[in-house]
Amino acid sequence: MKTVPTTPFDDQKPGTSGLRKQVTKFQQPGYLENFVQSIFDSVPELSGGTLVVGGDGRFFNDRAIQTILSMAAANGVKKALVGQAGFLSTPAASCVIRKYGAAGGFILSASHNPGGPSGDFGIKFNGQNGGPVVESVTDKIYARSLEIDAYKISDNPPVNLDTLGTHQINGMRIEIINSVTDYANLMEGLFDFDAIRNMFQSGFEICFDAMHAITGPYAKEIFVNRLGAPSESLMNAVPLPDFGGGHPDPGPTYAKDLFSKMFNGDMPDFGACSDGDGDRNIVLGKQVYVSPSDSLAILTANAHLVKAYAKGISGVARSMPTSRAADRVAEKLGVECFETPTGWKFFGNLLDAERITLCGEESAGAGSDHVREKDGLWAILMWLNIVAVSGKSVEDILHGHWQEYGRNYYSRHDYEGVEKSKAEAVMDRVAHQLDTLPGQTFKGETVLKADSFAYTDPIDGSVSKNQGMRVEFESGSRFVLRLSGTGTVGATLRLYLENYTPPTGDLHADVQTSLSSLRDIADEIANIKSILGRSEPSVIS
Ligand code: VG1
Ligand code: CO
Repeated sequence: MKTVPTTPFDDQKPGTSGLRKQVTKFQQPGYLENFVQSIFDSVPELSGGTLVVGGDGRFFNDRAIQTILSMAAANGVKKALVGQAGFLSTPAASCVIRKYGAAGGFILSASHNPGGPSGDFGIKFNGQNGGPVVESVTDKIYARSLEIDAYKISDNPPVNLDTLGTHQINGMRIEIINSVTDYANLMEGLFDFDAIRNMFQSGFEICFDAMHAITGPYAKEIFVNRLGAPSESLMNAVPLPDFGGGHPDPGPTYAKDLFSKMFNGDMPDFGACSDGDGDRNIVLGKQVYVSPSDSLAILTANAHLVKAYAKGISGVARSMPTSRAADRVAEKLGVECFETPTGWKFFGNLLDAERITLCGEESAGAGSDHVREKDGLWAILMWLNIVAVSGKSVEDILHGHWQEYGRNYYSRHDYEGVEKSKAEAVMDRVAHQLDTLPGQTFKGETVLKADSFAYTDPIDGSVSKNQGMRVEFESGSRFVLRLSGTGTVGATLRLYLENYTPPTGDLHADVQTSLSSLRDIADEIANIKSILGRSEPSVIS
């Protein structure tokens, strides 16, 4: 064991989900080590406790794991549980932390960002409830990283991560565990696998795209081995360090093959994909794809059909920019509905206190109280279970939902890689108008309220300010602007647009057309195009 002198890096402030940077940054001497030591220094329970380590298999995953293990041993960790080959999806890591009573876990991933030597890498620290640690802890970690002057590391040869077994370094026991089994068992306990298996046996076809990221082995075990789907149901199921050169971002832009399969020719009954670390999902039916905001609402409305939630749910939460489709369902069910800032860490307290059972985000994330992370395969299994027991197709469930509750048309426009000062200028422009906007009319829409979203955690009372600008109109339409906390190049400005059509209105309009007037209003108020010097967003989802 040795103590290595080091100097602080001032850019180690954890964003929406941990520290996410280009691989080249993480390769700088001491960069990863400083951050990891700052965590050991800020979370004393790790010393003497159990630590879970795993990642999405991207380039630098194995190197980072060796460093973390050597540092864990030097920092007094008693036992480390490591996924075989260094693999653990984000929800599986959360499952393992909870199941084995670990003090926390390191999850190595930059989620849907591209991988490889010129791609991105990331690290997040989850606490003993299995979820991302709350802001007070990430603030502490960041403060420590600004003053750190040394890190502790054991001098040991690399540990063989590829074979199941146990090792010992510097008094710390390491167990290389099967990455999939605990998670697959958890899923089998939540869902009616017999019903899904029977549906597959009767010819119901699925297509799942793992995008060469972490969910391949999980999907193989669950869909093929346990549920009997043919192995051809899986696409891109082998995890690769560079994701095959792709962008493991589930959606029409990057999961092109899946989308074209579900929209053309002899399409399967059900399509789905997930992201780099397996916490996001998109579900498709024949010629439809379910927007994540609608998915949360539909899962909430139908949860009682699923074994684990048959007794009903205690409440639901959504991130602030997520459409308010779920709110309508919560109202009908008579359960609480919470609006939290973006990022899964804000759901943890509500789940721990059993105030909510389900939660989700517009960015393709949904989850429940079974773990403390969003969970891609869980959401897909929820849908499959609901389809199996209701006998209805994805299309029918989606359209039926709109007919009952009306439709929240919704879209997110991302302006990526813009200059930070320009992105901030857009936010400032709106901030300066917050007091004067209410009552003003734009293209026939009168502003009802405008604010900068602040959240008071109902459980611990902590306050998170500046979580995005909200401008809401009397018609119920609204737009939201916020800056991304996960980008690695420049700044990303996100514009979220939403309006509502009741069941009696046109439920099948084109989404962008339906939102185009609101988009113009947002531009008039925020001056996005002229400040950024961009006529179009980089990505529309
Ligand atoms: C984005 C999404 C947010 C999500 C976060 C992490 O954050 O908008 O909803 O929780 O990514 O997802 P931001 O700050 O860039 O908008 V994952 O799948 O990257 O862990
Ligand atoms: Co992710």
